[in-house]
Amino acid sequence: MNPNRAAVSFTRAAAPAGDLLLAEILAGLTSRPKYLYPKFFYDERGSLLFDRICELPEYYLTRTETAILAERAPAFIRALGPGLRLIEPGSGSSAKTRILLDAMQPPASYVCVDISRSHLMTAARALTERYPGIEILPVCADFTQPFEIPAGTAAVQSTLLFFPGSTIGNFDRSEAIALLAMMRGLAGAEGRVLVGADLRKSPRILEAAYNDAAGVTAEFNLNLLARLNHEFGADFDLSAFMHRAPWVEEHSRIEMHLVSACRQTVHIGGAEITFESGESIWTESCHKYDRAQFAALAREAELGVEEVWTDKEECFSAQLLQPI
Ligand code: AVI
Repeated sequence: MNPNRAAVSFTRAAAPAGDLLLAEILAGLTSRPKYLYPKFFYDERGSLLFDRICELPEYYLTRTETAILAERAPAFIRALGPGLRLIEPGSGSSAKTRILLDAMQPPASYVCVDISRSHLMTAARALTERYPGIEILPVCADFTQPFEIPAGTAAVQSTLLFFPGSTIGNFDRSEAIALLAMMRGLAGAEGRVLVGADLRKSPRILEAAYNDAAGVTAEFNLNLLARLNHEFGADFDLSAFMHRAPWVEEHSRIEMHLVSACRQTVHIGGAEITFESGESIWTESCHKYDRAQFAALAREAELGVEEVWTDKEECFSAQLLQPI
């Protein structure tokens, strides 16, 4: 047994309370159009389904970003030297992060922040075993809300905020700017922010990525309703909702929806929610940027683009940003 195992302790203070989550869910389901925040996808099953999405042939994002990072990140990380503190909001299984962790020079620390406690714990334990020279500091929190960075024991010489996966695309413009500004604040004046951003491309490729032939994305989307049933006592009939994910050119985004197949009423948290036939719950937006659009977004958060790393086809980008 690895002696470091006992050293994994979790910062829990910022974990969101159930009644606050229910209030957010009810606000979404009683609004017009109805919506649910994509952070609700990631219960244990949702996190596992998302890991499966990342392996799908149509979902080019993960493998393209991984290849970009494998090519460019190690030299960049090595040049930062010892004393690097890596912070990752929404770390999930930290799969891509290993490319960065492999190149980090001890002493160093990794602050992984995730809303799914079980996923976070599993990942943190595995990382503690795999990287004995890196202090692993897990924080169970909703990163869209303020959270504390644990102090750690290693002296911090530089900070890198890592936000891969094009998760930035899941936020609307003002939220994305606020998130980038939050990351700039955590990185500090001398720090860097490395953001994965999916690039605009043919709608055919984009729609295939979010409507996979095996139906895993549909399962992921519908799991949101299953979660509301077993965690919040709702009575959604999953067979009465359909997954839809069209490309919306006007907003440069894929929109994920759960569309009601009939007129129906659902109960949750003492409320009665009525759906018309064809009415949808908007569950996610996946914005796609070109280089100039992303640079303009970053500038609004007072971040400048230092470098853009991409694949040959310019499918995906890793944007290295620094405070301006
Ligand atoms: C987490 N996020 C970056 C994914 C995306 O592509 O926007 C979520 C996802 N939704 C459906 N498939 C993947």
